[in-house]
Amino acid sequence: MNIMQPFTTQIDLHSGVFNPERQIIRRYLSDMQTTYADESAVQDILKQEGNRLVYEVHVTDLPEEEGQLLHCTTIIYPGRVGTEYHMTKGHYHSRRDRGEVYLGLAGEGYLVMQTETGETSTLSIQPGTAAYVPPYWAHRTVNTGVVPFVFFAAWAGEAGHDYGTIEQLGFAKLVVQHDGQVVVIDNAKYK
Ligand code: PAN
Ligand code: ZN
Repeated sequence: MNIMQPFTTQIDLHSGVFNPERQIIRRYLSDMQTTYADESAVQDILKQEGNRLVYEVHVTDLPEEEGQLLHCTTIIYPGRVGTEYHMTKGHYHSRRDRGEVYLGLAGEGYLVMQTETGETSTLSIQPGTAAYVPPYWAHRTVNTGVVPFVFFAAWAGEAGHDYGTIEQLGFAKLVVQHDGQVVVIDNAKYK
């Protein structure tokens, strides 16, 4: 067994920025061409405005192995693609029986979840909301506000990320703007 040194990270609770900064993963619209239900809206934005940064993840550089507790902040910038709000790609954990804890820090949004047996859940997250993603639930976060939506997450090192299943099947529920309101609707394209 490897004995690591304990450490701290100073997290700016408003921006989600880490100090010291270790690894930042940036997801641009061009990385998410099949994520949004309205694929023609994606192509229109890419042609007319160019690429845009949708979200970034500030992450500790811990080994992805059993016993570790990986943790990060995610910052989803405000915006929409068609009627759908900016969101993360979303994933199941490769080890389906591994859960996760989220803590809202700034801005507001939704945690959209579903199981492979057909259950769905959509929870509102605000600063101070701790949300539990139980084992077996795919999860995606959506920024429904007008400022960056920032949250902290911690999960088991051995969980792994399965993006492929969501890329193929999508999520059953979409969070969209309708008549100026945030609405959760069924995804007609959900397989
Ligand atoms: C989170 C997510 C993070 C980015 O830390 O990885 O919010 O979302 P995607 O991984 O779907 O791009 C988490 O759920 N980790 O397991
Ligand atoms: Zn996760």
